[in-house]
Amino acid sequence: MKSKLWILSGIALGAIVLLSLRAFNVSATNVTIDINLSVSPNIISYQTVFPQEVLFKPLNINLSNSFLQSWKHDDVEYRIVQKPKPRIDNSTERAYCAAHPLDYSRCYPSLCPFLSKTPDGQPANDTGVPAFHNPSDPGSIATGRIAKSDNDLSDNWVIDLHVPCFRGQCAQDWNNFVLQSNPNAGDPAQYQLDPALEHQVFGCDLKIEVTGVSYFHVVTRTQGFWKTHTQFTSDVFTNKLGGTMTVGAGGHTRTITNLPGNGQSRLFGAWYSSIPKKTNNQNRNSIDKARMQLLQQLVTAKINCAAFTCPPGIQSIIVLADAAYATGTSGQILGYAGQLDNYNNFGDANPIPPELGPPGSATPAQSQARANKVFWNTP
Ligand SMILES: [Ca+2]
Ligand SMILES: [Ca+2]
Repeated sequence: MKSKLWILSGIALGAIVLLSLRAFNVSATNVTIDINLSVSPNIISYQTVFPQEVLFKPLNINLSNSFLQSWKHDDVEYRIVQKPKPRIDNSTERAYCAAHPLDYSRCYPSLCPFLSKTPDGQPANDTGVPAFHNPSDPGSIATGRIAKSDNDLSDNWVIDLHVPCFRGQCAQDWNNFVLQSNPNAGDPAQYQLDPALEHQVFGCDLKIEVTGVSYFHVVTRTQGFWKTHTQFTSDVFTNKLGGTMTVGAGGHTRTITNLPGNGQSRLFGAWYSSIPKKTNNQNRNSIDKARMQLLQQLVTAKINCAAFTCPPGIQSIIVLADAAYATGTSGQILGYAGQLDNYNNFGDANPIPPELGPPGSATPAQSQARANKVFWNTP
């Protein structure tokens, strides 16, 4: 019955949805819309459609490469707003159509009320919008969140077009079609189009706006703190790391322990050994000098992660740093030392969780006395 009505009325809408992106580039399949997000595709086209058809198109929103690679950044909050689409895409015309959406000589008739946005639900931290809504109502804006800490690195939205009909030509079940999509749509008749718009191309700009960016909450202490708080450091080493730690990888691994007694602790030895010289005053070679520099930051980073937990990006850097410690060039080794130095200082202002107990005062002489420096003649 319904298909017969469609054929009888023979109505077609040319429908285009175009994403309006600040860094607009039609040749790209992925577009970085700001430093934090990338979106694909940048054009959604529904081609020729018929009344009461429902068509589905994907819209994928991802973290940008720079955001993914940054260990400090955790999450992006964004919203998908809809704007009247100008026939010529530039900022002047976009502003004109926002003010004069019914001037069809410069703006497409609006498809915005007929687009629903369905989130992937994995995880359930996004809010979709059904079709048949007022696009300028703040309640009809879809919102999303992408967060490394939620293990949510991409949002795969489905943009569904619920094709409207023209007044006087609608199928009998139009009201059901509207209210099944959106029980809160109000009077279904308001979504019927003016028959004068038949055969027109319709459009809508979707704009993804970033509303917030957050960092991981990072607590750290510097190597200067850990090396001088003998008891606190020893307690964390025992309780959180089981009293042992390795640095390096494969055939070049060093096992670090924290035995009591003077000159016995490889842990404190790592921090108190000279970077340029061995205990016999001979110069280290350039690789071993770089290793000593990395060693101090790497041990500090591993204790920071064990004591306070750390972002996944830091755990990845630690794995790479261990590999570089074993087989890297001195340039690579020093590169990781710099990155871990940055991390070890990053959360120094945040308080130590109370369950770790008070760190007490610094006892550098005790730490230095316990340091086993001879072990680190061959780092
Ligand atoms: Ca999400
Ligand atoms: Ca998702």
